[in-house]
Amino acid sequence: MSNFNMNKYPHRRYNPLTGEWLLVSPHRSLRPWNGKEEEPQKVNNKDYDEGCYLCPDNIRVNGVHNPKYDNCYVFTNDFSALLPDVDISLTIESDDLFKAEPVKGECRVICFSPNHSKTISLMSTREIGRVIDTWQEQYNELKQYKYVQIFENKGAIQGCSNPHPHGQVWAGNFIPEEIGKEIKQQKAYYEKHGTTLLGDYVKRELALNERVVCETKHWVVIVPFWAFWPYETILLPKMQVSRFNELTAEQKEDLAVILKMITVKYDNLFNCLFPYSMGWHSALNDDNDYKYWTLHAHFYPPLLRSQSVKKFVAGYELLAEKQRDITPEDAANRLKQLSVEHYSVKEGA
Ligand code: H2U
Ligand code: ZN
Repeated sequence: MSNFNMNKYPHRRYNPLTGEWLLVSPHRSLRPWNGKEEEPQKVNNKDYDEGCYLCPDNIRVNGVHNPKYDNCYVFTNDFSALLPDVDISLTIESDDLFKAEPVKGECRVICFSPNHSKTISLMSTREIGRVIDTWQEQYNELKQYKYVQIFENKGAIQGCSNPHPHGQVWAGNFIPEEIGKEIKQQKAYYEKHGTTLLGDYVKRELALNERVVCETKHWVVIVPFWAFWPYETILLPKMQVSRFNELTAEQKEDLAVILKMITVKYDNLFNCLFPYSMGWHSALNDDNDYKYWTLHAHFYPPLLRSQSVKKFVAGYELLAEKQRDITPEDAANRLKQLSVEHYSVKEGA
């Protein structure tokens, strides 16, 4: 029994996936804003941009010529953060205070479409299906690496360098920090309950129906109880699946539908091409059976109250604990109400 009003008063919420707490201050969401305003990204109708290094037939920064591709196009990142030829058998002398290790890996760029202005939200579900197939191919091709991170940075305010619809793949021989936290938490939950953390979470959220944004036969989008970003969501399967490359044709077809739904809703929230970082969390790539791990995607959008005001991570959040104002329930409610028809289609833009 709770007798505390979480819609009104400050409280902390626990993120069972990372084991971290978050401060929620619902009474603060009406505070005035005189700070920085960002330039929103609008829909443009340019199918091709001669200055774009990702468009078909164009020249990339290092002089490589892109083919005249007509589908998804994958290439090795010309400025890869990880490199495949590092000799990881070499050692770096380490102790408790100075610790380091060599790593190796590969980074790739995936152009989602030859069309310069077709974001996922503006693609047909068939076109999104091709992106999903390409993601699966990448997991299969990069099997030799311990963990493969597929993600999309969208929008200049999210640090994306180019509006051409594209994502990235970083594959490495090590377990990255966020994945390490989620392994620890999901594994401990499975050992304690004999069921998966995210499987149980989906069932509870579907029954409560307070934070569900949209759903299809196999998938559901939720603003998590512990969401940090104002309009953060998690995309979860209704079935148990650990790895992206285990998805069946039917599950992928349905995934294209829900990806379109959530990205259109996001664009409709502030009538702009909604910026975000999104990415898949699939189980480790080795041959072990990660029964405790449930495949999922996170959407982390930076916008707070309009197409030009973003949330800044500073002060208390950097130094003490993450914090949010608008409650996850309010955010879910707003997203839920929004149309699944893109505003630019309605406006005829
Ligand atoms: P983001 O805009 O999401 O950061 O992705 C663009 C990536 O494309 C970035 O990682 C790479 C950058 O290194 N890139 C190339 O590989 N070749 C180029 O000619 C320009 C950018
Ligand atoms: Zn382009």
